[in-house]
Amino acid sequence: MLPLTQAAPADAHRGSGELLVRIASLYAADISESGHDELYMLRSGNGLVWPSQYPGISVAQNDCIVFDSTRAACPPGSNERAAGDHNINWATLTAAPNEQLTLELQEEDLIGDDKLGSVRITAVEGRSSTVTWAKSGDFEYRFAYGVTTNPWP
Ligand SMILES: [Ca+2]
Ligand SMILES: [Ca+2]
Repeated sequence: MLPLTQAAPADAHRGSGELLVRIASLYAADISESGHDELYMLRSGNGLVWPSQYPGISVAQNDCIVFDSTRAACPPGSNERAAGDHNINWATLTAAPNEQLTLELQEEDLIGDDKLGSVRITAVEGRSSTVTWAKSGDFEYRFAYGVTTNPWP
């Protein structure tokens, strides 16, 4: 974990300097099932982030779901797919400066959904990164995000 060089004031309140964690893209380097995974994303404690409604979105290997024109997680030759009307619920991705949030990738199944992984992100303005959810020999998903000031406070 990176050390925090500047802590948020204890009396900081939401609404002033609120940040938005923007998901740029999600790339399926390898999927957990044969054919397709049915994916959805949660923010722990805040519910469904993507798609806007359960159930999950059917994703094949080498698909890259694009939410943002940077396509940051999409390698050359990937099958780019626009998120379309299955867009992200940005309201669940707002955060106070330096707030930590946990994003979980889930895969829908008839008998109990599978949690593929979770990753913790610290909301630091201007930070962008690519993160991987993977289990060796099973699946590998990469997604890119950036942190900006909230344009819709
Ligand atoms: Ca499934
Ligand atoms: Ca499964």
